Amino acid sequence: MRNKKIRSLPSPLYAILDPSQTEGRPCSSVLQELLNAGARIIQLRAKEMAAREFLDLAREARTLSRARGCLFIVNDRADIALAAEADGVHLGQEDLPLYVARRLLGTDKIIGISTHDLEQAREAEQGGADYIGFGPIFGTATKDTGYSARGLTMLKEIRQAVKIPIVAIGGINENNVAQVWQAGADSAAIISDLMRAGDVTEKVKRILALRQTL
Ligand code: TZP
Ligand code: MG
Repeated sequence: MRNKKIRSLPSPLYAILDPSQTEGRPCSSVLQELLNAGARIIQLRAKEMAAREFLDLAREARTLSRARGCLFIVNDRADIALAAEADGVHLGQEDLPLYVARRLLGTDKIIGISTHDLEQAREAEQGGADYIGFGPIFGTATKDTGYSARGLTMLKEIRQAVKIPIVAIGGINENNVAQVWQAGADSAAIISDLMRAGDVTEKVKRILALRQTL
């Protein structure tokens, strides 16, 4: 049965903190910049990090995020989410199946599922996901998802098909983020446009301000 704990996401921006993209800046200072600017959902994505280092970073991020009332989500790893007392985990189609993660994490944790088509989106909702990621919306160099850009028309179709929150992802930046909100995404997940910003705080503030103009 679907878990009812989050009906909406607390922010139109889903900031992804990826240590491999911070261009030499310490991950903790980029995290502080995100929090200072008002990010209220942060995911830690550390594809190449050994489990112990990932856990240490997740614990630190958890502490800082909690102090600021920011949701903290761990990418890929239910075990690290649990050990770090994160608010939840984000799983791809090739990570642990949703029902297994739910059994491990219980009903209080948020579980988000990456989806790339209608069938996956419906399956995630029926399986009890708290939100879906959907993408890649636009072309992106950050991840080879194996899927072509899904585009805004498909995002609108997904919006019609599921009731749970949708986090759009893939190639989203300050210049196109308004389009994904207008197409029905509750939140926009952004990696490179945040991580590579000269001033991360100002970038986040500008993106959040754009939402107010819609
Ligand atoms: N999943 C689908 S696209 C993508 C992920 C993790 C990468 C998004 O990164 P960016 O830099 O915001 O395009
Ligand atoms: Mg994954």
